[in-house]
Amino acid sequence: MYIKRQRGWEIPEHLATPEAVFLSRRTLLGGAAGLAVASAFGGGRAVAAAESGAYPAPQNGAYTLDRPVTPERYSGDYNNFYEFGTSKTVLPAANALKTDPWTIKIDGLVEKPFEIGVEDLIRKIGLEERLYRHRCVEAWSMAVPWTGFPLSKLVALAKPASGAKYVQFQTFLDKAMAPGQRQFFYPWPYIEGLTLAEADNDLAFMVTGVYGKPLPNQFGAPIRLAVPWKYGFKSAKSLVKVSFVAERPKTFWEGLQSAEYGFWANVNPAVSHPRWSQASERVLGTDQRVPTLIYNGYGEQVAGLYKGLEKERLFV
Ligand SMILES: Nc1nc2c(c(=O)[nH]1)N[C@H]1C(S)=C(S)[C@@H](COP(=O)(O)O)O[C@H]1N2
Ligand SMILES: [Mo]
Repeated sequence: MYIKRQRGWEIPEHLATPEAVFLSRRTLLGGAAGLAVASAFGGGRAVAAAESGAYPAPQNGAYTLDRPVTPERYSGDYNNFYEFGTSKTVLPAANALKTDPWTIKIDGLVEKPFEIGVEDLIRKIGLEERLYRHRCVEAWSMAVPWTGFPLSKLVALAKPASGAKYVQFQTFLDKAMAPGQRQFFYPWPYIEGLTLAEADNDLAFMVTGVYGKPLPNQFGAPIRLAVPWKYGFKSAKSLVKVSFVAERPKTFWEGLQSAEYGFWANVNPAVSHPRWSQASERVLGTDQRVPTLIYNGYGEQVAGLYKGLEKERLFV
C-alpha cells in the first residue's frame, strides 16, 4: 500500500475519497485555523494586476449558473496543483510560485511564433467574467466566476497554419520553485491539449482571474485554461507555452495512466472511471451530491464537436 501511494498514478484513488478529508477541513474552518487560511487568500499576487485596473471585469451574461457560486473559502482551499503537492491543501506551497514577470510563448505551426507578457496579452485582448461549472474527475465540483478571455481570441492572434490540428498547453517547469516537480516519476511538465475546433469553441476560456481579482497562486496564476465541459485535469494551470501542432499531444495524465485518463475526457455521468462512478458529484462547500450532467451541462454548445468521432473514447 505504501508503495502504491508513492506512485503518482495511484494517488487519484486516494484523492477520490475526499469526503473524510473534506469534512475534517470543514471542522477546521469552523475554528481559529479557518481564519488563518481565509486571510491567506488575499496573497501578494493580487497587487500587480490590480494595478492594471483590469479587475473586476464586466460579466458576460451569456454564461449563467444553475447553482450558487462556490464561496472562495472552499474553492480556494481545495485545489489540485501537483506541482505543489498531491494533497488538496497546496495553498501554502503555492506561495512560492513567482508570477511577475510572466511571459507566454505561442509557437509551433503559426504564422510567426511570439512571446508575450501576460499583462500585455490582457491589455491586447481585454477581459470578461464568466460563471462556469467545474467538474473534477474525482467527482467533486464547484461553480466559479472566472475572469479571462476566450481561447479563440488567442488562436486568432496566433494565426495557425493549415497543418495545425491541435493546441498543446504547457505549464512552467521549475524544480526549485515547485517541490512536486522534484518527484521524478511524474512526466513533467504538465501538458494538456485540445483539438483546434475545441479551442475555437466559445466556451474554451483562458483564465487570469477569479472572484473579481487576479488568480491566487493555487488556482494556477497568472494564466490557466478552463474547459468546463471536460474533466478538470484538462484545464492546465500556470501556462508558459501554447503550441499549435499537427499531432495529438501526449498529455501528463495519459503519460501516467492512459487507461484512466484519456485525451478527450468529456464529462459523462454514464461512463464510470475504472475505479469509481461518475454519476454524481459532491459540490464543494456543501454536503450535497448532485447528478452529473453530460458534457457537464454544456452539451448544447459542444456536442456538435464530436459528430463523426463516435468511435473514439470520448469520455475518459
Ligand atoms: N499544471 C497543473 N494544472 C492542473 C492540475 C495540476 O496538478 N497541475 N490539476 C488539474 C485538476 S485535476 C483540476 S480538478 C484543476 C483544479 O483547479 P482548481 O484548483 O482551480 O480547482 O486543475 C487542473 N490543472
Ligand atoms: Mo481534477
